[in-house]
Amino acid sequence: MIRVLCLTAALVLVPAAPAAAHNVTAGADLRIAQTIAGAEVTVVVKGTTRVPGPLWIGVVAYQPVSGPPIGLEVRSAEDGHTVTGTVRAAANPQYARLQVERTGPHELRLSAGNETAVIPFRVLVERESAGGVLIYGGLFVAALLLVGGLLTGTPARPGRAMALAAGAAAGVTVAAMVIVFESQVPAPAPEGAAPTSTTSAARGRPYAQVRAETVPARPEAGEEFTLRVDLVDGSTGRPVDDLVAHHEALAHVIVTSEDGRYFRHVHPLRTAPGRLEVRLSADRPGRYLAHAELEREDSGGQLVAADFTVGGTVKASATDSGETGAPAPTVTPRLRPAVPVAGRPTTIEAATPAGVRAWLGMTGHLLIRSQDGDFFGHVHEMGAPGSRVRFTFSFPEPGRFLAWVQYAIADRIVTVPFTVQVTAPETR
Ligand SMILES: [Cu+2]
Repeated sequence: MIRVLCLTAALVLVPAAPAAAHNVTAGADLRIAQTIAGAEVTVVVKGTTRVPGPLWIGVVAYQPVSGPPIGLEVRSAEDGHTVTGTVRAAANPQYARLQVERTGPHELRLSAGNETAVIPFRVLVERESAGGVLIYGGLFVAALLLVGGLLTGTPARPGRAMALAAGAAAGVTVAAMVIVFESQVPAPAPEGAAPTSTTSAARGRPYAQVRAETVPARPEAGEEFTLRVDLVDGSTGRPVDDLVAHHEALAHVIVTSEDGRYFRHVHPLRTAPGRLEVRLSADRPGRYLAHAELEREDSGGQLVAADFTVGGTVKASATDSGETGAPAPTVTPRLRPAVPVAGRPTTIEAATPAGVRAWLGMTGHLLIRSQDGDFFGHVHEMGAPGSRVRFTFSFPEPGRFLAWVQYAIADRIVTVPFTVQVTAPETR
């Protein structure tokens, strides 16, 4: 009986991973994709079980990252204590060990080339729950009374035996009650957690108001520029600084030229509260579209769109839509039905080489844009990597759509562009 109770207690006490995204706990790594120094990387902060204690930070590269190692700086927002280190981005990175002294809010500064991202996060350490104390305490008292009773020969004295048995039963009862009811009691907040604001959680926060611009205002083809996204809370006028990492990024930004021949799927750096920036270089003049997927805490996901114009003339390299400038594979994905019907599911399947690895938490990504850019869709292959990626997508309306399949292999992200003509359903 006691063994069953202990086992149950152990199961009840397994800490659930917290839902909030910028937290570092023993239970969950913090993973944030970043486009930095011209490459796609994912920063991984592994959890710590105690403070003071080590925080392990690695940078997973999905493309070759040249130059010196990436600079790391972790600073406590509460006492300013700062530790620094460096790490090399690699497909299977070595992790740098940075010592943190306390729980609570911290900032990770990531520097590569002349770019710096500032990622706020919280170091959390699980607290023993009050229920756990009661369960183990109850069982301990019961065991103590029983063993003590046996050793002191109490069974020979009925009155004392009764008292001991009652005490032991009470201990077991307390433990059992806690086991039964603990699941209905919220787990204690881990040490270092943000104070809970019940009002915003209950009512939700407004969607972020988004303003996008390029720096310089009118970039030239072939020259580097910054795409800057400023997020403001309309109800307070203050910067929105509570983005939740979804699909392993603070924001997914897809930049396409109007003709669809230029395509980048990037993950901007948080450079200041409410500000996201990514460096890009467009290879042809014309109008460009930027679609951003982001999620505010207590608010849900948002898809926002912006456009900008690039001047100058077509550059020699303007022949592909790949992430790295490598020629795009020529194998066109297979569609079933071959001519999709608006509003009905279409299966889209692309053969993949060996060695596909998950990127942004998924085996494959399918991104779809309508010709005019008014519609943007994004679905995933969620199965394990194999010889193909397969998606189901329902096109919203008839017409021509631009599509890209993306997946990661050992040293690069493969982008397969194709177009789809969608017909109207037969009306009878
Ligand atoms: Cu993304």
